Amino acid sequence: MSRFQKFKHQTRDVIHRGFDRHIRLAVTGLSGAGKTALITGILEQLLYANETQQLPYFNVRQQQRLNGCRLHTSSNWQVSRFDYEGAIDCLTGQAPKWPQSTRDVSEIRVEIKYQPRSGLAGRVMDTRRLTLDLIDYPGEWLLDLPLLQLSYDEWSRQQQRLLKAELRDQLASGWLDKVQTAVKVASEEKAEQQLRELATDYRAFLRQCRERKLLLLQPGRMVLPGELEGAPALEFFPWPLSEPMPEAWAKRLREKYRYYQQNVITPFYQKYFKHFNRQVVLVDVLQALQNGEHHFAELQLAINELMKSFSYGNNSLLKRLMSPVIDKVALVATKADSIAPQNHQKLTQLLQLMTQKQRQELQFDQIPHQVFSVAGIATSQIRKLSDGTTVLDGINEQRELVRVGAPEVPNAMPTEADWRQGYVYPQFYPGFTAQDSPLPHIRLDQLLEYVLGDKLK
Ligand SMILES: Nc1nc2c(ncn2[C@@H]2O[C@H](COP(=O)(O)OP(=O)(O)OP(=O)(O)O)[C@@H](O)[C@H]2O)c(=O)[nH]1
Ligand SMILES: [Mg+2]
Repeated sequence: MSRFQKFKHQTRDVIHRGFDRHIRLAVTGLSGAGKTALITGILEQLLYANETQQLPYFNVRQQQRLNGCRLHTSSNWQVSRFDYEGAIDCLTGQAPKWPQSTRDVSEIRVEIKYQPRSGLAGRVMDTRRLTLDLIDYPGEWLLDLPLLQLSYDEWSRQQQRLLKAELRDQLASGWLDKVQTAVKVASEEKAEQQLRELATDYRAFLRQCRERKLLLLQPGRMVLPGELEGAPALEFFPWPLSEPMPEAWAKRLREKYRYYQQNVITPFYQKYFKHFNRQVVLVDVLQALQNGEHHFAELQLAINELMKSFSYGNNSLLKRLMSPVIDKVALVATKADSIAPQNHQKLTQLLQLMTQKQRQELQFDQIPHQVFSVAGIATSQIRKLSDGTTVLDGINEQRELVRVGAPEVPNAMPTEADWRQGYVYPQFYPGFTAQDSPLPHIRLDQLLEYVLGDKLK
């Protein structure tokens, strides 16, 4: 190699390193919000980007500067690889179905190779690379994050308020009776056993809440313990009564809670959420509308709690704990294929209203953010009938073709009368075959452009 060639090679290397970029994207959302489907959809669109016309707003593709994308295992070798192929097999197999609810953490890395648009880099080298890391995890564990900011007593007070809400009060009544009875016989010698039994009953109550589709379920590991199944770390519960805790119990409950904060929640977030620099917050607005007023209120409360912990300013808890530098946030209403396109704007508007306070905080911290309505995997076909009505065709759980009138979406907070009338949205099933790849989506290209576009110039 001549000296000139060597110089050129080294220069290229240095510039490559300088321009190679890395995005760690935190896909956050409660259980069922659509994280796994969205990650699958993103990977699908990236891998097939050059073979599809489905990405008009993804500039690097549209400007024909995309060389291609490749999947890799993440650099964190202790974590399973996100099973993209498994998810696609589920969606396109013999009996297509949605991938199962996530039970554990997984990660995947995408290498995106592209040509720069212009400028110095455009002249000196041919290609650049953007590395995108995505992490998938059970939504239940996300709700542990707000606990880091609360003492046991603060958490208990919050839960006491929540336990008075309709539906929750009914579901909790059995457990509350047990606590009231047990308080009378609380003793130092039997404390451990008494608390273990009450914690088991609390867990049963949380599971009932989950079955009834309530959302703010804490601690998350009690709903989905993972490797903590049966561990003493989970033998606590929020103090639910207005009378003070018996002395024999108070110290133990506070101690267990602190242990859970320090040894379960903190290591989890330090391990997986470190170095995140972009965030997508997924919200299943339609499901909450369908489930009714209390669920909708609870969803808002959960988003509020979550975004408080993700508060992006310098003094935020996350910053102190693991110093991520989240510099862009997308707030996303999912499953937009359950409504007609003319209602997408209303869905976006509703999420905008629901997150008004959080968006003001983002604005204050000068974090760019935008609200979207998307479908990671779109399952419906829109048809306009001769009488002017719009309908959605899709497949139901029994794999029959069904047609439903396109349901309405409120563009303002529903009124009492709206709630009385209620909302119903279709839940379509995937009916794809292997030939359907890349699977259809709604507005993933706009989301990709927002989250990745500035790094692909
Ligand atoms: N129509 C439609 N349904 C979707 C879409 N994404 C998710 N769903 C539905 O929502 C369910 C939950 O989606 P997931 O992607 O598994 O949700 P998740 O956030 O990963 O949930 P956890 O793994 O439990 O935390 C799926 O089983 C589908 O029924 C979408 O783009 N369109
Ligand atoms: Mg999942």
